[in-house]
Amino acid sequence: MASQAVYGPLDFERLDEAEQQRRSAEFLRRMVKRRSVRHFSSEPVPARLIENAIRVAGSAPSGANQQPWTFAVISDPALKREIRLAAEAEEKDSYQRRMTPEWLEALAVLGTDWRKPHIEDAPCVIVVFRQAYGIRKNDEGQGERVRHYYSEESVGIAVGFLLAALHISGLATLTHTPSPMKFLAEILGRPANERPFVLIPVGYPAEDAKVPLISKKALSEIMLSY
Ligand code: IYR
Repeated sequence: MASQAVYGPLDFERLDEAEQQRRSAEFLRRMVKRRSVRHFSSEPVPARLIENAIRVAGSAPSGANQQPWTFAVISDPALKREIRLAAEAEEKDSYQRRMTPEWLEALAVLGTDWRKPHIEDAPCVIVVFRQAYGIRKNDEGQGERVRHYYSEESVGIAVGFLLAALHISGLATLTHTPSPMKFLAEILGRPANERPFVLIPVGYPAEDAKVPLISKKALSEIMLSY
């Protein structure tokens, strides 16, 4: 098929190197302070911060620019409670039966368990859905499936953007993947093509929030130069 691509000029700002170094160092300094937080204050968060972070996530690259994501923002206390209870039911089963001893051992450094009060304490929970396929109306007006390419990678990248944007806005997050997550699609009434990808409580840390004392690998351990 002939290409239908329409090209226009790139809006790219060439920075002088001093400015590049300044921005790079500043971003690094801020980003390395991000921590997964499990103790939240109930203080509300400005809606605009959440919206802007989702705009940032929505700017992520995706396979064939299909943008196979939906971000459900939940601030209703009753709905958060319902999600917490359903997550805890699944997690209880996971921790007590489904997770292997090896998995539990790997998790020991984090000290997590099946209890998920943060889902209710945080003023806002974002559930990210991956659209496994798209739906488009055909000539007969019926919905038909559109294949999505690299949807896992695409949504993973968008969630990285989202977490970075929320952190840079001065908000705390937890990257939470209760397993299995199907209950989220049911509670939130999402269609069959949408698969829960991650659940992210967002808010301010509780005054006495604690985090596990863990560290990240050094550059020399993660980077190879050829
Ligand atoms: N989903 C469970 C278990 C869990 C798994 C991994 I891998 C983590 O890095 C953290 C937790 C939970 O959220 O407790």
